[in-house]
Order: sequence, then C-alpha cells, then structure tokens
Amino acid sequence: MILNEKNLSAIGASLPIPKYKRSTLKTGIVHIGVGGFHRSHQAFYLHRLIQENTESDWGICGVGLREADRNMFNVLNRQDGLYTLITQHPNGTTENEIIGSISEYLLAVDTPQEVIEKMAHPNTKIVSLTITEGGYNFNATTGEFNFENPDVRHELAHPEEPKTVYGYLTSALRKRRSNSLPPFTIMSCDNIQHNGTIARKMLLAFAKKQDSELADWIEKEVAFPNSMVDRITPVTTQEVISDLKDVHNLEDQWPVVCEPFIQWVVEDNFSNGRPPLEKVGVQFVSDVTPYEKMKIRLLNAGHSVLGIPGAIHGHLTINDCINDKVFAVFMRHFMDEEVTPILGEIEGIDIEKYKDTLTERFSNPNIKDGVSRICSESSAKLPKFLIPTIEENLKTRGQIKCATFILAAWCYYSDMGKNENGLSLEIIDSQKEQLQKAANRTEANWTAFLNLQDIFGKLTDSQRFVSEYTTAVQLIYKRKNIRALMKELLGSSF
Ligand code: CS2
Repeated sequence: MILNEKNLSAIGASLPIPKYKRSTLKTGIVHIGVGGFHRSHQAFYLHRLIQENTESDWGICGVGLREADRNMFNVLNRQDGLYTLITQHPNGTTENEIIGSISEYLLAVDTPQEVIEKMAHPNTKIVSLTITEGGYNFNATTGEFNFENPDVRHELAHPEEPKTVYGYLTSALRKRRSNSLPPFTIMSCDNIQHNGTIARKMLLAFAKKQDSELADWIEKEVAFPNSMVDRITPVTTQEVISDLKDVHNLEDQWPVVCEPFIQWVVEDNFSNGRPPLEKVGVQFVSDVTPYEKMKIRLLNAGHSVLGIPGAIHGHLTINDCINDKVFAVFMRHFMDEEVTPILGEIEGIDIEKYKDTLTERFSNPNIKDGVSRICSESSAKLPKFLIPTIEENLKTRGQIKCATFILAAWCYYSDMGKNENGLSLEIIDSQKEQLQKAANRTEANWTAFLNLQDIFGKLTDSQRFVSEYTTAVQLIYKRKNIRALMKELLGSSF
C-alpha cells in the first residue's frame, strides 16, 4: 500500500498514524533543508505537539533549495508529506510511526516565487534551517561571509533571482516589511556553535550589500535563537525500504531511521511567537552556549574521531568502531584529555555521564550509522567540531595528540582513495578536489595538506601543532596500520 493521505486510515490498522486532521493544519514554519535529520527531529517534535496538544498553527512547509532536493520533492509529493519514522532501540525493538507534520513541500529551483510567498505569508512565524555546516557560506579562517560564491554573486546582481538561503530570506523579509508584517524568526538547527549568531552575521553581511535599509530592519527586528539539536539519524538504506514493504506492506520511498535519544535546547528568543514545544520536552534556555559546545565538541567530534580512522581501517559503521576496543579507548582518551578540560562546568550536566551516554548511543547495533556519512563533508565539519579544540588546547598548553592524529589520518584518507583492505573509499565532500590535490602532495612535502588555509586557518602558525602533525602523518604513511598506531599513541592506557 502506498503511503499517502488517501490510504492513511487503512495504514492505521497496523501502524500509528497522525490523529489530527492534516488538511486543517496552517503552515507556521517554513523549513529549508528537509533531510533525514529534520524529519527525525524537528518534524517529529512538531508532530507530537500537534497530536498531543491540538496545536494546528504549526504545520511545516518543507523547502529544497537545490536541484539535489528533487528526489525529496518527488517522494514527499507522492506521499502527501507523510513518511515513516523508524526508531531503533539497542535491544532490537523497533517502533514505526507515520509522521504528518510536513504538510507541504516546495522545490525552490522550480517555483522560487512560491517559496518567497510562503515565507512572506502572515501565518509563517518561523523559518528554520538545516542547511549543513557548509551552507552558511563563511570563510573558516576569517569567519566572514564569502562574497566570492558564484551563486551569491548572481543573486546580488539579480535580487529577483535568489539562489542561496540568503537570497530567499532577504526577498521574503523585504516583502514582509513592505506588507507591514512582523518578521519571522530565523531558527538555525545546524551543528555549529552559536548557529543563530552565525546565521545572523552572515545574513546581515549579505543584506547590507544588497539593501542597507532592509539590513537595518533585520538587525533590529529579527530574532536568531541559538540552538543545540541532537538525534543520530543514519542514511536510509534500501533494506529499510524493503523491510517496510515486506513486514508492513507499506510502500514508503524514503522512511527515516533514528535512535531513541532526542534532545533540543533552544534560546527563548523569537520575533513572532513560537510553538509551545516545552510541552513535548524541548528545553528553552536563556543561553545555549555550554550545551552546544558540549554536544559539538564531544558527540560530533567523537563521531569524526571514530569515523575517519575507522574508514581507513575498514570498519563500516560507528557501531563497528566503538566495538573495537582500540577505537573506544582512543575516543574516550580524546574526550577526557582534550575536550573535557576546555568545557568547564556545565550547570545541571554531569559530563562524565554524558560521555558514557555517547558511548552507549554509538554502540546501538541497530542504527548502523555508516562511517561514510560521518566522513562526508569533513571539510565543513572538522573546522567546527575538532579544530577549535586544538586551538584552545594550544592556548592553554593542553593535549592535542589525538585530535592532531585525526587530522593527519584525514589527509591519508583524502589521499589514498582506498582503505587498508584495498577497498575503495569514496570521498563525499564539496571540497573533494582541493582535499585530494593537497593530500596527494604529502609524500613530497609532509605538511602539504595543511596548506588548505580555508580549513586549517591559523593552526599552522603553531610550531607545536605542525611538529605533532608531521610526526603523525609520517607514521601513518610509513606504517600503513592506523589501528596499531592508535594503540601505540595511547601507550599505557592499554
Ligand atoms: C554527525 C551528526 O554528521 C555528523 O558527522 O556527527 O550528523 C550527528 O549524528 C548528529 O549531529 C546527531 O545529533
């Protein structure tokens, strides 16, 4: 049976379906970047809220900005925005639920004006974003907006033809302003520390170039709450799609798999009202900084610390990595010695327990989170997840050996094109060519990879870092046994 509105009540005989009338939902949120994560996290919270508290003003209109979003557009249109959320518990129990909070989906490349109209509609109170770390369009070294981006250049020259998130946001905000409507809140849900502050800084830089009066209005009127978002959501496999068909006779072309854990901490700072998400477990706080730092520097960095050497060694999933004692001890050492000292006290949080929970979550055998997902877009992730930790430790003379080793391993990963079993490794990264080009020069110049200024920024000014990196990269290339080196690096911990 195809998952769609028409078949919903029949599907309801075997699976939980939305209990609310989806046709009466108003769109209160426009969300840019509907992928697995948005659907396991924000859309799930909204679904719960609508279901349990009859909050019908907070339906979601999903938006895809890129041609690459066409597949999501086709699937969600075919399925009337419905999809199955599959929660995988560590003990093997599976919960399936049909989520109904995405009531519309627009593909901006086809209907740009419709997207702008939707954002400018009086019912829209929030525009939320999961556009990935790379989508914010800043230079990692300077932290400034990248005006060299050809899409940005295009939309600055032709404001009526937006391409990036900034072109759309300014067009819609301009419209709201001229219609005397209050602005929407811009709510970033990406894994970037101070995600709201960065979204604000980037949008203002863009808007100032385009229309300085509008920029002044945005500066005064638009709220950009910072937030910490968390739920591990692996890539959906064909196997998951087939299982739904075989076991539940349900044809869902793009279900979402996730872990049971979920967390969302948001600053209570909204320009035009917000859904009462505290009713479904969202934490509203005045300052999210300590939570986001903890999550990004431990969970997200922890993933990369496992995933990059894991891919080189030939582990396929995060669960495979954490079940390998060498990897587990290495990650914990990194967390204990390199991250915990710079986190300081976080009110209400027991960091030791938090780290234990991460090990447990990474060990969930039913999540099968591929190392390829973790390693993808490392050029945008590592400058946010890992490099700042090295920078802080350099200032305080803290330890940097594990994090530096991971950067050296990343160079090897980018260079080799295959793992230590000889199987090919696919690099999924918008900077793939630059990474490969720099990494390919390593054996002629051991620090060639560090010349990627946009990624490593000022790290290369530190002699201590460059020397630790050089030692690590030489060992990795010469020994060709990443696991043995990780073990040796930790010495007496084994
Ligand atoms: C992961 C995140 O992409 C990554 O590298 O660390 O997607 C992670 O699974 C989520 O942030 C969990 O909340």
